[in-house]
Amino acid sequence: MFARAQVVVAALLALTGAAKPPAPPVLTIVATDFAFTVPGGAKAIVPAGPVTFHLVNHGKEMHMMGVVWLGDKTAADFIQALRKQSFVGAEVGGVNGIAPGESGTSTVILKPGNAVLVCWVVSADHKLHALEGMFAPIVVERPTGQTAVEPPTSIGIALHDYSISIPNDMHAGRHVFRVNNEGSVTHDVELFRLSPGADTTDVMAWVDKPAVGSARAYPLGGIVGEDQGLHSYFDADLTPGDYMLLCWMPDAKTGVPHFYGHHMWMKFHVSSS
Ligand SMILES: [Cu+2]
Repeated sequence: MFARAQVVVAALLALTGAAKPPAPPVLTIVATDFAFTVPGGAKAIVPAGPVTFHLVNHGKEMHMMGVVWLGDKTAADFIQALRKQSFVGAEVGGVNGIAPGESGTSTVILKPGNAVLVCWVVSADHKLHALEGMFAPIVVERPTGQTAVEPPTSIGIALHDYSISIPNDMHAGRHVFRVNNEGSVTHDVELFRLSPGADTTDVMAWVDKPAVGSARAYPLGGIVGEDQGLHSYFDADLTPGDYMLLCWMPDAKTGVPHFYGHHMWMKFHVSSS
């Protein structure tokens, strides 16, 4: 009787174990000046659903890794359009700017189809990294098993036209930020840690001259452009101090980044946990 009950319990555990959806797969991408190295190379395949990208910057410049979903279009179509200053695909997020030697993590929700990883940073010589070779194709396939679950969130960020909202009290620690685009256009968000006395000028130094940056503001990643209605996640370690969040998506009409043209930035303070 007892043994039989044990078998039933074991069977139930096996069932619930099988029913538990997996965490998102993690893809580690290495950024150099100016290329991405992706596991699997040109044949990189990821399952549809949430996928976590871990970007490691081995370059001498700031880099980011945006994810553009292309459907049945290809990375070649995307680059060809970009050379003509036009755009194909949908922006679904990615790891935003990280300093040389750093790494950043972001979880993006992907649909089956082709996608391309893109660096949107512009060098001091005005060259767009993507057009210097900093792009890589990936293929998103229907998952063979269960779709992964999205990461548990510790802090919610909402992006509006044109402002950023976060909770009032921010505490130190390792956090997973969920970023919802509640606006009507594509937005992104970049997180900077500020040295005492640093201001917007120090942050703008990174955005204007990513190869030079500023010693008084430090880029910690964030999420690359995500289209209206989408959400994605990024991880960051917050220590007590001052921080800034900003959106550097270019305005569709003027090309001026949202933080300049629409003052889409905010400062916040992190207290000890
Ligand atoms: Cu914006």
